[in-house]
Amino acid sequence: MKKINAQPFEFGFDLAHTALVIIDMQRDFIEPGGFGETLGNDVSLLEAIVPACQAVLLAWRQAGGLVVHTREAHRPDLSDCPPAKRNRGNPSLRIGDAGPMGRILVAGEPGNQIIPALAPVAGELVIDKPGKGAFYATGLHEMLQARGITHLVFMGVTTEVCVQTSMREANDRGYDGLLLTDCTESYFPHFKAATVEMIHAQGAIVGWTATSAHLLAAL
Ligand code: C5J
Repeated sequence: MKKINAQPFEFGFDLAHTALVIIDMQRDFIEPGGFGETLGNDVSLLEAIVPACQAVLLAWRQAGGLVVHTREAHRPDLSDCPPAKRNRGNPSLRIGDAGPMGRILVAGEPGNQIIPALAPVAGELVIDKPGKGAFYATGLHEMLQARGITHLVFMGVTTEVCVQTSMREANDRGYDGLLLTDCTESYFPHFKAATVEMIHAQGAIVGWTATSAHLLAAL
């Protein structure tokens, strides 16, 4: 059992029963010229966490832990994209439209891929998710159960949308979850700060938070 200094109290985990879950580190959200930037967001905020995420991923692989990557991705025929999601806010660019890096949020398109610095390797799980949460309509829970996973360490983007939703889904399914605060980011820094605080509030009501330095020390 490894123990790390976390908020609101120590987070203990056994590597054999813990997965590193990397949420949506996709080119369209992170890279200049992608979908995220066309929406008017400053993607440099998200790009800045890549080195810390890479350090954790390499250490986790070296330690032999399970890695799960997620992508927010829809089928090319959009049969898994509810009209409410596609049309919300009447955007100028909708899911499935041609964007700067291929069709927006469509599986297989260049912008939908995970950034090269964090690209999955053989043996790692890659989950295409049609929702914000990693558990909705993906079979992830069953895959984790089959591998005896009870604890999850989260990184990725964006903190208050897909990361927080996935942590809440995990919490409701009985997992203990830890968010690495320097390995997650939002286009809106105050949303990140509020999310980190609400996750570990009330005695870890959703889960724990810690910096990657504490995890790396434990590994
Ligand atoms: C994610 C989003 N990955 N913000 N998506 O958080 O729409």
